[in-house]
Amino acid sequence: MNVFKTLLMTTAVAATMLAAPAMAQERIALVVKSLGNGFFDAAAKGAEEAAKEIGDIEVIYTGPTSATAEGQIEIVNSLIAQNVDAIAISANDPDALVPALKKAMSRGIKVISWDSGVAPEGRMMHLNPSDTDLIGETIIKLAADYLPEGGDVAILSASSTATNQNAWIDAAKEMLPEKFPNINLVATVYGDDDSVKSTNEAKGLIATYPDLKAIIAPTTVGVVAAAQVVTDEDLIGKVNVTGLALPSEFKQFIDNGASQAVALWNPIDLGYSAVYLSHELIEGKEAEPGATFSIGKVGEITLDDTNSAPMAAPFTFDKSNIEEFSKIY
Ligand code: RAM
Repeated sequence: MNVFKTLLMTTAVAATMLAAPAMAQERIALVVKSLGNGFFDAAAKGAEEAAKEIGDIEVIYTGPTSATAEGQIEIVNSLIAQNVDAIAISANDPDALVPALKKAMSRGIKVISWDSGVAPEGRMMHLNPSDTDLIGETIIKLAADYLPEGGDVAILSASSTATNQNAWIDAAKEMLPEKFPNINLVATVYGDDDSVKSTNEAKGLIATYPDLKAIIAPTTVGVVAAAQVVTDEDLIGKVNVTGLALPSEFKQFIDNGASQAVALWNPIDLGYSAVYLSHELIEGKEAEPGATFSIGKVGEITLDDTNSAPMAAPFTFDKSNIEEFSKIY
C-alpha cells in the first residue's frame, strides 16, 4: 500500500471519528406520570420504535415513583441540567409543571405534553390520545350498555389533579343528564394511579353505596384494582367494572366476568407519536394553530387553536377480542 493511500484511509477514519459525535443525536425525554405503570411501559416501547425508525434519537424514559407533580418537577429540572433536546411529558398537574417547563423552553428545549396535558403556556403542543368528549362518552356508555334499567355508578379516577382524567370526567358529567338520564353518578374518588390506594377506594365505594351497579375507572391502574376487589368480594354479576384498561393486564377480568367491556387507544402508538412530534419540533417545525404534523405510521395531526390534537379513536375490548389485543399491549 502506498503512502498516499494510507494517508487517505487515515484521513477517512479520522473524519468518521470526528463525524460520529457531531451526528447530532437528539435526546428526547419521555416523562411519565409514574414508573411501574404498564400503560407507560407500552408507550415507552412505542417511543423506542419511533426513535429507531427516525434514527439518531436517544429516548430517556423517566418519571417519579409515585404520580405527583413535585416528583415530575424535580425530573424536569434535572433534564434541563442535562440539556436534553426535548421533553415530552404526561403531566400529573396542568399548572404546577408550568414554571419548570417554561424554564426548559427558555433554554431552547422543545416541550410537548401528551396523554395528560400541561396548560398551554407550559408547552408548545399537546397530543390527546383521543377526542376528550368521545372518551367521556365512551366511559359512561361502557357502563350504560349493561344497565338497561339504569342505576347507581361511581367513578374511581387517578390523581385528583390529573389533567386527562379530570377532562374526561367533566365531559362525562356534562353529557349524563341528556344522553344517559337513568345513570346516577353517586361519587368520584381518587386512587392516584396507585394499586393500594385504588383498592382501598374501590372497597370504600362498595361499602358506602350498597346499590352500586358499576365502577367506572378511567385509569389502567384503577380499573385493575376495582376488578380485583369485585372478584375478591364475590360481587361478579352485581357490580360491573369498566373504564380504560390495558388488555394485557385486564383480560383476566373479562374472562371471569368482573367486567363486560373496557376501552383504550393504542398506548404504543401514543408514545411513538410523542417522539415523532418532539423530533419535528427539534428539526425546527413551528407548532401553531392549523399546523399539520406527521406521526409516522400512525398518520398525521392538525393542531387546533390551543395547539392540541387527538391521535385516534379508542377501541372497545370485550370477550370477542381481548385475547387478541392482550398479546399486543
Ligand atoms: C393510566 C394513566 C394514564 C391514562 C391511562 C388510561 O395509566 O392515568 O394517564 O391515560 O391510565
